[in-house]
Amino acid sequence: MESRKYPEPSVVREELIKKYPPKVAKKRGKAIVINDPETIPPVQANIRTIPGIISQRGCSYAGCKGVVLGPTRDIVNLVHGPIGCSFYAWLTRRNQTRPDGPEDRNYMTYCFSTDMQEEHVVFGGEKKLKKAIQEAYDIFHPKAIGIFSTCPVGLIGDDVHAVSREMKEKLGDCNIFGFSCEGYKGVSQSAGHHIANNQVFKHVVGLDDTDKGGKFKINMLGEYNIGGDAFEIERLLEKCGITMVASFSGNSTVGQFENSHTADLNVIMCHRSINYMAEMMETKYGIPWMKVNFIGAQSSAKSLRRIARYFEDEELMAKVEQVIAEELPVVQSVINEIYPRTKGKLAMLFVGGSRAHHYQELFGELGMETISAGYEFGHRDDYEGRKVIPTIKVDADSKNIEELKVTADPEKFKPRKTEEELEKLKAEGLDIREYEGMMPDMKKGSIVIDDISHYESEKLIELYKPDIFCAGIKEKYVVQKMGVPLKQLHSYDYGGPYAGFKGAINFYRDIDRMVNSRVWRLIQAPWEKTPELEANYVTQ
Ligand code: CFM
Repeated sequence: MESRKYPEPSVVREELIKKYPPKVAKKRGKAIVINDPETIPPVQANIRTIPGIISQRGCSYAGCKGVVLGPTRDIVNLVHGPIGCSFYAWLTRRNQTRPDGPEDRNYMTYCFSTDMQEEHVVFGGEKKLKKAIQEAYDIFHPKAIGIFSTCPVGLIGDDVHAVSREMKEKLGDCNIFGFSCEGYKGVSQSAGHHIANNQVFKHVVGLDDTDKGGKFKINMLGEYNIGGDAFEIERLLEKCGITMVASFSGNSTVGQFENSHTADLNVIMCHRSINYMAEMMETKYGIPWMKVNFIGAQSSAKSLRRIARYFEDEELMAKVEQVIAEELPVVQSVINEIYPRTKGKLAMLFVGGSRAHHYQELFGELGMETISAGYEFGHRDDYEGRKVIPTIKVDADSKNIEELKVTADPEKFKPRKTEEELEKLKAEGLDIREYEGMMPDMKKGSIVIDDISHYESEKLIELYKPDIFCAGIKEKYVVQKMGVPLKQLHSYDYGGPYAGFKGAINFYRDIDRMVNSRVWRLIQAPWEKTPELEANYVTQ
């Protein structure tokens, strides 16, 4: 395969920052790093975005309400705030759910808000919140109600936790808990993930000790069922005979969370959004955790094998091999068909906190290279691996977020494996409690960019002319107007699932269509044909 000629990475880096004022250039320069998988350079991450720079990021409320709690179908997720915050979080993430039957509740199609008005901002909104909780309870009788704080709630000092306690006591049979996830609480969605983890851990996990059976019991952490991904993963686990006790939180119920401490292993898909939960569950209940990745056919096979090895059960290992042997040939036949059309093409991925890493697997299977990638809100460990955690500087923004003090539960703590057993598994190559991050998997000379700005994206596209750019809806049409197809890796556009084996096939076909469509070469903007149409600013 003849490899393409790219501009020198150091030249690219310089180009990306040279138009910025010196202070901004200095700051952005630390977030734009030339990768070397052997000696990974530090990346500036999880710090405030420079005002006005046009970031891809969202807010803490989005990470808490939308991301972590949004996919749980039977919690009434009540937003305390102005209606816009609810409206823009209403079914926009394509997180799907499948109720077990007519008795199973599904509130995800609803939009619950206190619809805060100026009057409540001035005189306080707690009364209004209590009324809204009562109303939701009277109509739906849900098992649980979550209260999510938007910016004004924190500014005026409404106490959502006190209101939750009071109403929980009053109503008696409904678990009510609040989240101080005001949009400004951190530098990005990431803060909201942490806040969500804390409250679900405090108020829900561990409430139901029922042993629901199953020989190999796991929780799936950080899989949110976008475009039906969880359905495909569930299909595979079931086929292998692995029981999923709880999913945090794609296709989940509050009952699953309550029962999740009965599982024997936590597997993590998205490290960024849920590593806190895994650590807290290990400390309190003794459940070890392991990173997996069901994006990519090979990594799905690898993840199943690693789960089987953790349980050290011959029968399970054999079953997993059988499932892989059944599933992989179909995938391989599709790769064989598509590969000649996609090999050597160039991809760029700028997505939230884990997909920019995971999806490089799928592109790799198509012979495509990811020349540049970055997270919107990942932390240094998501780039460089967990080994850097002790060296991460905790700044004022991160200090805002509560660190729960968790200890072993006097009754429920039960180590699933002894430290010696875990060490033995580790020595055999099973990386328990480990995440190596994105950079070791990227080539030398690839460019890693944290919290990429709009301007930097445009420059990158000009310099590399990638065959596909992966990001979100805010970037989509700007990039496409530059003649480059954009695949939304948040919502999957209208596609998916992309996880597991069947998902991989869907992805290959969608990408083949996009990178080989001729329409992008035919596009010419009006001002390219007739330069006199170019927009001008009137300066007088
Ligand atoms: Fe995790 Fe996610 Fe992601 Fe994320 Fe998100 Fe998402 Fe994402 Mo959009 S939890 S970090 S906060 S994998 S909503 S399902 S696609 S930015 S890369």
